[in-house]
Amino acid sequence: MKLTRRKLIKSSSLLAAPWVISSAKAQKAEFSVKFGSNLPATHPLNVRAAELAVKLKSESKGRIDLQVFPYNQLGNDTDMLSQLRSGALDFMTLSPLILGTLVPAAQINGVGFAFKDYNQVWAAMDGDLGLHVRQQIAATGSIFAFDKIWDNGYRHITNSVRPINSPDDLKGLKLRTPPGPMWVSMFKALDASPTPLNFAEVYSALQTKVVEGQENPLAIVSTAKLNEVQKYCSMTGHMWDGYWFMGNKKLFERYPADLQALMTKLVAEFAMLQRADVRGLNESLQADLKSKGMIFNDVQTDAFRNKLRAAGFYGDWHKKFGDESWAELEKYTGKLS
Ligand code: X2X
Repeated sequence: MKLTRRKLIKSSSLLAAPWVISSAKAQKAEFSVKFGSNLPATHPLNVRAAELAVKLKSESKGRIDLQVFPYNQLGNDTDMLSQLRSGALDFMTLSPLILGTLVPAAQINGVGFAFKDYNQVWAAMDGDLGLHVRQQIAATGSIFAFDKIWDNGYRHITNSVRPINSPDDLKGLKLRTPPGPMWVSMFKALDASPTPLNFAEVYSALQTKVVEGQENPLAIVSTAKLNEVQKYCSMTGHMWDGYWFMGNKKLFERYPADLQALMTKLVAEFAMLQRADVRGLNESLQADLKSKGMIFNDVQTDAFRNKLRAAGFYGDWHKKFGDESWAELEKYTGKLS
């Protein structure tokens, strides 16, 4: 047979085939799994998740291949949460307050103006309050949370109408909130007009003026480019919000103990790096957003807190959470109501 160059390549690759196949087999991860989040790929949460995936692969010797899907590629938060519960999704990050639709106790970190600073936040979330919440999450039987919560940050209000200097400025403002009961309750108590929407819809809802404002930490305003469709940013810092890194319980329990331990260790390790990134960004982004045309103002938070108190916000949520959970919160924050 006349050996053409083409045939030569073909036959030599055929010869190589057994090697290729066995090598491909060795490289195919035992646990090829998906992680989803609602944030842009450039937000530190996804930057660190991508690094986590690389380290997980190398330290597991290729046995775990964590594929990162940012910015609602797998669906919005509500969709991803139901996928996580059913086992269609292996891992996701979710705000405790949105998780509140399934695990009411999880919302407790969002109580308005509860944490004075990050020292209180991490003491509580890495301490008994976080433990209490993770136990409630595990009690669902279907999902669980790893033990170091990732950071979202202190939330501030942006809008396209006017600076929010006092609670009166919120009157009637069409404000998007995430789909979690505490947000709606809080902004009703502040006399705004809250509309719960998944984050996947926020940019276009602001752009088309379906809503006038929203509230988020600056790292999100910046990475999701909300400054393109919002003029004012009022530094209310009205609540601290995080992201539980969660998994489907049955799927994770199929991993051998050493791989479970490895992933648990690495999620905590990268949580610490992500926390430092987010905090740095939230503290430094104001100048950058100002240079892009956003107008910032500081507020006296006492007026907002007093309005919440007068509307019965603290009393109502104390009752909803119950004395035990509320005491866990006040252990870290001091007396709230
Ligand atoms: O939906 C939001 O605003 C966000 C991105 O902050 C949360 O995940 C709660």
